[in-house]
Amino acid sequence: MNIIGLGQAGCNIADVLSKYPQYNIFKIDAGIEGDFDFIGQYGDAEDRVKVYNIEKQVGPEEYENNVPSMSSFFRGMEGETLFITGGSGHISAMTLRILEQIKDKCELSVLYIKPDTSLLSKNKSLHENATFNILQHIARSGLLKMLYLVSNTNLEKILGNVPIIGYNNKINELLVSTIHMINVFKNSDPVMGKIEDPAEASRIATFGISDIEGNEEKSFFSLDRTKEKCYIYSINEERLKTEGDLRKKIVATVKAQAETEDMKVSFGVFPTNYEQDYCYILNYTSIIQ
Ligand SMILES: Nc1nc2c(ncn2[C@@H]2O[C@H](COP(=O)(O)OP(=O)(O)OP(=O)(O)O)[C@@H](O)[C@H]2O)c(=O)[nH]1
Ligand SMILES: [Mg+2]
Repeated sequence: MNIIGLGQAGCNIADVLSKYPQYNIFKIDAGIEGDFDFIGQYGDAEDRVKVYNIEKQVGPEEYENNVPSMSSFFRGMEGETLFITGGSGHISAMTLRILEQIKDKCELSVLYIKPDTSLLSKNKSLHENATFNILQHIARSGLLKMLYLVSNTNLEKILGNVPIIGYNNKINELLVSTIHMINVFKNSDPVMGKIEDPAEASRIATFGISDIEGNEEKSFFSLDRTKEKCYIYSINEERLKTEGDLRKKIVATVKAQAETEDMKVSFGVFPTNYEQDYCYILNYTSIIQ
């Protein structure tokens, strides 16, 4: 899978993903250092990372109007691609022009990091809002396979108190481990259930986590009117073999959701060697947020 990170947030998250060999990483930012080409596909993390250094501009309009042709940077790229950017950054104004350059080469999804908007200046806030709305419209138009929304405020709330130094690392770790595990399970066979694809119209999504009892779902974005949901259970294989009541617990959670909120629910149960069990959640909607 290809990961494209634009701006600091996008590049930081791409860096965390680079520790897994499943991803080819493309980082784009102003004043960034690194190789323009992959050194090798399967060596160390740095070998799977390539970097495009953009000339620094004074504001979003300038970034938007000075997007270079990046065909040699993206040469040979194909298949599933996740583009990641943080909304309020000036450089995020390059998003659409970059997406246009790659949309015909790959199956394109965007991960949009919604910053804490209460901390933004009026100008940054307007810029953030514009990017957020445009991305939702192009997702709904079918140009994107999926637009994943993630709010830094929600991630922070899930983690509890996050220290100032290492703040981004902490929230990025939670986000990346969730995305990565969901990717792994999407490519594995469940021992029970099936991860269903969402309806054509459901192109706005977010991730969530919960304990396996389904006591408290914690969502990475407070999605308005979730229409579809998929529970991905990551459960220790020994417990899957020995615990008689697991099946009942899972079925009860899934049924309760389906009945109370009138939404389409699917689930998959996956065996792991991890001691800790988790439930990862995908929430989908077709409604503009
Ligand atoms: N989750 C997460 N959010 C980040 C991270 N770094 C920055 N952000 C948020 O992303 C938003 C955009 O900021 P940056 O990513 O620094 O901006 P940029 O894309 O580099 O754009 P410029 O304004 O051109 O520097 C900010 O509101 C930050 O709160 C990160 O590592 N992780
Ligand atoms: Mg920056």
